[in-house]
Amino acid sequence: MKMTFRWYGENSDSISLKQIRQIPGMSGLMGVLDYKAAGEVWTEDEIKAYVDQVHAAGLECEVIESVNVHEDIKMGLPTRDKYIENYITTIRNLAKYGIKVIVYNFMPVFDWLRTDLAHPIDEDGSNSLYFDEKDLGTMGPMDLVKKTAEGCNGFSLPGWEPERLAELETTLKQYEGITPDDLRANYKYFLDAIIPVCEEVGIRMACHPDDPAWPVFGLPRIAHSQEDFDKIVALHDSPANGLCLCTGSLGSNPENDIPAIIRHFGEMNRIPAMHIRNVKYLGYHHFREASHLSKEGDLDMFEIMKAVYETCPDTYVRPDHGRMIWDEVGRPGYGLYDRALGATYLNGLWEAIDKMSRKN
Ligand code: DNO
Repeated sequence: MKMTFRWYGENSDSISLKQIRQIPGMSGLMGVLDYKAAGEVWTEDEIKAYVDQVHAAGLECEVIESVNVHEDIKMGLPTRDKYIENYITTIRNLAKYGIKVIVYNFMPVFDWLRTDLAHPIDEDGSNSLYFDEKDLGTMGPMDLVKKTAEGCNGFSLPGWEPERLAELETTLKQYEGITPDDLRANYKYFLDAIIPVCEEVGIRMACHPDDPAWPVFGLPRIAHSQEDFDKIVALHDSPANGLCLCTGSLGSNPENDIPAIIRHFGEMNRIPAMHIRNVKYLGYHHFREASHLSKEGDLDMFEIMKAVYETCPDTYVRPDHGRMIWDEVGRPGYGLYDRALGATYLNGLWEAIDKMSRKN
């Protein structure tokens, strides 16, 4: 397991590389060029500048996240081929600078969704990301976009890049009539084009699950259960076609047994990357994010880390979506303190599991 941290770049993060380097056991980043629009080529110069800076801070940069897939690819429009070509150029460029895993998603329009980005946690005075489907009742997609933009403390949020949302109404209309099977067929077309290139250059793709783990606003979503991912890995059978197993995204649906899902795909060698965090269930389609500690949420982090240890021990891991604590102001979900505590806790579980298994 390699412990990593998400960092948005010098001009876009409240956290410095130096701070990240000082978190115990931190090997490197899951990096991102957050200013790149979906479909745009990530140039060699841009990648080199980012990676050099990370290396200079004493950290590795073997995973890149959010190389966003253009909506035309997801919708299967005739223009998709040009965007797939761009994607392939980006894959080749990233490989040249030592990237081994690309985390991405195939969710129509929205990446992740929350109804509140700073929901107070009464017990301890912190706040966290929160979702209640009932609150969506009165909100249309445009209202939610507005609310999210207003609640992000001036930072851009992954998946909520303004250029992707500018044409939201048109895009939502275009999705009408696209079924989950259509979306899967378009996904296969994309994978058939990119996976042979990934195999050639030594990159593994890691698909992030739908978050929350069910369809929203009537859009087709095809990545929120073990069955869904069984279909995805079968679309193009290769270890380069893997998943970024996000415990909190899949875990937003209590029917998803997270340790069992890790074991299932870990044994198949399909988990090149993971986001590990905890969620607390508050009712039907209603949850908030919790600290990483098992007893503060509903996921069993010990069983999760044990499943990783036993079935995909070489995966890249990062803590995810911290609460805002100690009066920190930053990008919702991406402050320093709670994620650093999360990393340390996960490293502690790992050490205990490792020492126990060596003894036995
Ligand atoms: C949310 C993140 C996601 C993830 C993307 C990858 O906080 O986990 O935005 O990076 O889905 O494309």
